[in-house]
Amino acid sequence: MDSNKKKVNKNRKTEQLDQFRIKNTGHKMTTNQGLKVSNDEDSLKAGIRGPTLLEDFHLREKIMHFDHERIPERVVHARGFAAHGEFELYKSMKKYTRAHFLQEPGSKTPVFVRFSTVVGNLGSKDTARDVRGFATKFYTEEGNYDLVANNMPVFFIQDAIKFPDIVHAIKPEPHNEMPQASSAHDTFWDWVANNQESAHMIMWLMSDRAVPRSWRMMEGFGVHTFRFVNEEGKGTFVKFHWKPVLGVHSLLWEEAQVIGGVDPDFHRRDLWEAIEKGASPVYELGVQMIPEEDEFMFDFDILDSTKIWPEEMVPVEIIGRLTLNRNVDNVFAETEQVAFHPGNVVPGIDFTNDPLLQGRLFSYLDTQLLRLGGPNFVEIPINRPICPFRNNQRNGFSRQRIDVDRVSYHRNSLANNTPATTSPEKGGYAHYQEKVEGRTIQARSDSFTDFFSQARLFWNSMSPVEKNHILNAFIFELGKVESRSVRQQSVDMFAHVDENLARIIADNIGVNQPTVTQVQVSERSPALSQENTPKSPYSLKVGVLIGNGFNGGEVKGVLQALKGQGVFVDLISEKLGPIRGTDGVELNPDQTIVTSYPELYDSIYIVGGKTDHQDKFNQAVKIFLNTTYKHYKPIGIATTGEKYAKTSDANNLAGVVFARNNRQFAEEFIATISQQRFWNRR
Ligand code: HDE
Repeated sequence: MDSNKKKVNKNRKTEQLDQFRIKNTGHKMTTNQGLKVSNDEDSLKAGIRGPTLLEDFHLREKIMHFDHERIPERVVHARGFAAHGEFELYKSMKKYTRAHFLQEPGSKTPVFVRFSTVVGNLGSKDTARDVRGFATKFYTEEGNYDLVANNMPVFFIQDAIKFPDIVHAIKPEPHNEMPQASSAHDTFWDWVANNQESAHMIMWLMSDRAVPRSWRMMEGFGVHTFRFVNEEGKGTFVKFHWKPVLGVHSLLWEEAQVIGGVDPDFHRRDLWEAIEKGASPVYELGVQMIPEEDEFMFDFDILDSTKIWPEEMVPVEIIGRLTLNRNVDNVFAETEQVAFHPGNVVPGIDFTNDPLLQGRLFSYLDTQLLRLGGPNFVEIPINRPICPFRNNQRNGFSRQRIDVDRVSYHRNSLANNTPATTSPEKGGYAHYQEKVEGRTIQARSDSFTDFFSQARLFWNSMSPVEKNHILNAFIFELGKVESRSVRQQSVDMFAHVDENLARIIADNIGVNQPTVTQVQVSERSPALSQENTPKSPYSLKVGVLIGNGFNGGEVKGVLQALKGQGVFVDLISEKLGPIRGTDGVELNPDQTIVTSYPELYDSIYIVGGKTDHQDKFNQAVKIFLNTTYKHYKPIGIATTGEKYAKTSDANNLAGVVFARNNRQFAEEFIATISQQRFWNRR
């Protein structure tokens, strides 16, 4: 194990994984048969310059294994990153569910969480405009429970049968495999305009939610309506929510675009660094519940995955807390091989007739078969439950268990009919007994056909800044669509949501003004806007532009204050190696003006100073300053940094804090960092 932190953050799952963690450092090299290797650089040849011999078993084994290192990437959600942690229950949910891990306040359950983008390939950028996956495996005493969630509460389609179509449309186009990790192309928008159930989801996809600042700062949603079932067998409809304690924050689209190039690993790096620094990401688990008797009390169908239950209508009850506190040791073994499945449930959690959910229950098991090479993927360490698992399933590729019993069938007498089933009263899973009636029919319920009311509810709930971002996202995405007809159809579609929005889009993308009228919805749901989200400076990143000769006392005080609030600080100078200030203060830069970019920071602190190539350094500082200002982000100016920030009455200095004659500088700067954006700058 590499760091002490990892040793500290143990739970029953990571202890189980310890049995499989292998350390090679300090040991002798062997073949996979355990034979000590004497030469790992030269293959066996007939004569020093002669042909290589087939009998070199080490060469063949090494190359054979290398040739087969790759497994198929996930068909969607290919690019992801994961961490270990634990879930702690705040309050007992006994009244609603018999799930063991939701009974006892204070009880802790080990978890493994994988975040992902949906569309891009394994090697694509983290900051693409996309939905984010937020999949959690709870290793409970009753078996694994997977909450396979996204960072948006609705989905593109209402019925799983349409999933291959939406995915084909949004993936790079088949004839030229472009564009990578982007929905800004013809086939996607053609699909949208011709599948208008997607309207609500598209509003989310065009919003700031699709460009999160960090996985640590986004919500998670189970999307579907699930069912809690209590000890008496009574069901309650439930939707699951993850709420990040740091609030929901986003990048600007312009930042996301640049970061995609300068640091495609931006989100995984952010998660990795936060955990390594001990700043464990925390999310609270919330549930929205609707009694079964109230199923038909709403003007939307609660089984429709393109609809939310507005929080103002059905409050979110916070019931527990998820903390991610340990990075993986090996990305392939853990992150890549983890196999989530919405069908992994425990007694007390059940499904509903949401037709999108039902299709998923088939898909996830099926996809793992190919991806992980056979039916034994549950034996891969990351997928094993922490409780024992026993049944009569046998054999298959790469079977690891050695079942020593003679009997592998049920019912039997030779083993006294074991392994035996368990009655529901004693903890066996029993499917909820829902009363079902009707004719078999391939059709959609009428209650699913209102595609635009909630899309408009979302639009109405946005702040002016958020609306502007949505508008610009549409103009960007549709601006990339070559077919004029598809552009026109898309504009006509979104006029149902807001006529004015559609008019401005039309004006920018060379199509006719829409003639459609918007739906009559004037309600708002304030919970949907990021404007009211919690704000904190904790674990935000400040870039400090600094050279020699800085004011030692002043800078040291500010850096201490920042670190005291948990703000992450990168010192950026012209080159690596120590820099010296007054009062004998010496600092070591983390980055240089060549390795860092203003888009990577939440805020900058301009100290300035002397460097070997002053013009080059000054120019870099100005670029940092102008870009950070343009992106509405906080700026702190040290007394020695003033020359970079020439101010006049014309400047709007919102969010710019000066140290001169300001004894409260550090506090004020931290307060502006916490605020994050100063939208009123322009
Ligand atoms: Fe998935 N989805 N999905 N999905 N999904 C997969 O399973 C699928 C849907 C989600 O980090 C696949 O193991 C269908 C909604 C996440 O490993 C696949 C439908 C939501 C992840 C699959 C949906 C999700 C996946 C691909 C429509 C939010 C990544 C690889 C009925 C609630 C999990 C895999 C990870 C992955 C199928 C819709 C979330 C193909 C058929 C809605 C977070 O099985």
